[in-house]
Amino acid sequence: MDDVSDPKQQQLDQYRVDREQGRLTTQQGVRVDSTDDALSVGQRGPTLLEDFHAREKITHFDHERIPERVVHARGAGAYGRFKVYDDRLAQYTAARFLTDPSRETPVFVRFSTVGGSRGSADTVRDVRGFATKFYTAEGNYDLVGNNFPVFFIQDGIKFPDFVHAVKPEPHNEIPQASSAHDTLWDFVGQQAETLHAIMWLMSDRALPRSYRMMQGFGVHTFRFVDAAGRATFVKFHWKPQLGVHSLVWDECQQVAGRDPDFNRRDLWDCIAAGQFPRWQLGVQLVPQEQEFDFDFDLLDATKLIPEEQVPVLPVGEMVLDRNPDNFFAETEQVAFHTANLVPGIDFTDDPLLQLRNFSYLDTQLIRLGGPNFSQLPVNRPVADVRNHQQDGYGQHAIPQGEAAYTINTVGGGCPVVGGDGEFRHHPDRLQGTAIRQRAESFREYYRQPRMFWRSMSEPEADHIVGAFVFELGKVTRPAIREKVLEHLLRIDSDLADRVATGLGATVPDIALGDDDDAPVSPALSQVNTADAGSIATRKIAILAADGADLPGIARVRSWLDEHGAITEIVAPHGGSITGADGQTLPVERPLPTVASVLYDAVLVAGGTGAVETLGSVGPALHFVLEAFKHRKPIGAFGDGESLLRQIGLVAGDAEQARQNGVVATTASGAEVPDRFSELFAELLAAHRVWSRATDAVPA
Ligand code: HDE
Repeated sequence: MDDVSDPKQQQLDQYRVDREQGRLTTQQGVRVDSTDDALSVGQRGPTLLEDFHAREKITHFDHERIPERVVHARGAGAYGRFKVYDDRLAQYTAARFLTDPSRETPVFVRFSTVGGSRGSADTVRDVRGFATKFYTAEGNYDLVGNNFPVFFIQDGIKFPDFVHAVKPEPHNEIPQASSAHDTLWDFVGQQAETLHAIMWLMSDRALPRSYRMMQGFGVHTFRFVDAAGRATFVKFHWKPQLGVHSLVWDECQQVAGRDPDFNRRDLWDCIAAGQFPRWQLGVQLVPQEQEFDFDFDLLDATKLIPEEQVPVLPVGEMVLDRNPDNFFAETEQVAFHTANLVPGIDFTDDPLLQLRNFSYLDTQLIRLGGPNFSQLPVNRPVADVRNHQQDGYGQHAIPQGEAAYTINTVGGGCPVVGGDGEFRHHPDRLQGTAIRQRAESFREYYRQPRMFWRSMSEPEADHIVGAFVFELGKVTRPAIREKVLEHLLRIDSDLADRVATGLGATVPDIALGDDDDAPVSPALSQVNTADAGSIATRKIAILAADGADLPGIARVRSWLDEHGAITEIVAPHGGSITGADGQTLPVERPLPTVASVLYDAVLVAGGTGAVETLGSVGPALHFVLEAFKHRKPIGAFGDGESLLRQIGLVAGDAEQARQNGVVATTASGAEVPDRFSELFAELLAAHRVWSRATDAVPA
């Protein structure tokens, strides 16, 4: 995309304050003589009330906190741009930003975890929020999605119950940012509608390697409306250019301590380095007439439309290319709302969506302290805002004119209602009786969880079993476990057996119907969503020490850098290392400050002295072994291979290397062949070496 002038950034420029220049002032713009010592009676006497600067400073500090989001409290955001490829959606929607390829629409995206507090770790088992604000010329459109395509409940009225169940328990506020406790699983046991999203939660999708490597989903079925008012059902998809990749659970738990900001930092660093993440926007379209052609209800947010049944049509691309200037002002104060629509997009009667449409505006009122939050810089539309809503806390605009009502003659009848390009609700024809009753078409709960389970590759299925065993293993009430096992049995008996075995429990003895009717959807497996071609932005630790083969490092490194990977020299000490040739190389990360879990792969550099040193440093050996345990590619050149042998890792020929994910060459210096780097990169692009056996790794 061209770097054309961005109306949102121009608007934000008016609010940006450069604190790296100028003089310190009070909030009133008065320069202060000192901000270190409060005004007092003599050097040791009481502080004087007349020190307005001290009082203002303390008072402002006292009021710095606002309520954190009740869900999705922890997040990270970035600005970017969106553009459609062509006008192919024009036959379905009047939304100009989705149909005009000459337009570039500014966006702000906030990614989040859901259950944890604002200060919780990034790498917890959880759904991730993926909320996008499009600052379109026709007003703000918010696509407030998640990285799962399905949700835990069908009707919004249950949301407080679900959230209370998954959040820390009310009596002791434990556990933080974890679903592995009695109340969540008690809720699951009682609510079969949660099972599909629970399968996703137990899967690798809940452990994203990076926000840049996850899919996003609008979840609900929405409606496109064309210029003539004709509607088409639509589901929104974001597909990451880098493929979908995950961490493994053991790694997640360690990263939570080593770098609780792992995902946040990753997003920030990549954007700061100019490696901008990109997603393709796709849509699944269903003509109105086909509303009832599915074996589930399109209005049920616990179901997805298999991509094999309705293909995802790629329509445009989003790139995130600018970090915010200030976390609080932008990422914390951004206010999304599912009812922020623009002409051409409308709701459906999905009962989950309907209550969301109430909740988001409501929650911003308490969170941001009044009705004028849409005037905060990050929330301001680039479209013209003109109405008679007035006053309230924090009114920034200065409305002019004498008439604050419609219909007026005093103000010349302005602002004028309607005319051109206004939002019109889709004219649904509605009729019915007020009842509290779930539709019959919502009452099948097992088929899609079964489809998900049966679409998994072997390692993915193993991880799901491991996740259930971990989570249910933390549940203290046996009856809760048993109830969940009963549900698992209804999904798939093999799943239930394996989880029960892990728990040392028995599968409940219940009568089952025929469970063999689930289709398989290959698009659900991450094996098919991984981009096997690219190693861009993958992080590689190059383990080295004094005496290392610096020309060899330079050769491999330049190959990897050229292919977009990020390499860091990790050595037993900081500063720099001296190579066998007497040259020096800066150490990016001293070994004590990092761990293998912060990298995607490890490369052991050659050089006799260096390898001897590394072979006697426990943390260096552990570093390699642990990366091996987490199925990361391991490489070594020159003498580096002897370190691998020391810890029992064998490279072998190319075929064995592919199988085991260990690649080595005895060549050193400028002789290290490209073939070595290519094979290492091939393993890295696949992200993990699933064929490697790791059960006995002592790390
Ligand atoms: Fe949300 N949700 N939600 N949600 N949600 C919020 O709004 C709510 C649901 C999602 O980065 C809150 O501003 C209800 C589904 C994201 O700022 C709140 C229901 C999906 C974010 C709220 C749902 C989401 C939120 C808390 C059931 C995926 C973070 C703070 C009826 C499609 C947005 C806030 C951000 C945030 C309510 C269900 C996604 C309380 C009542 C389904 C990504 O309004």
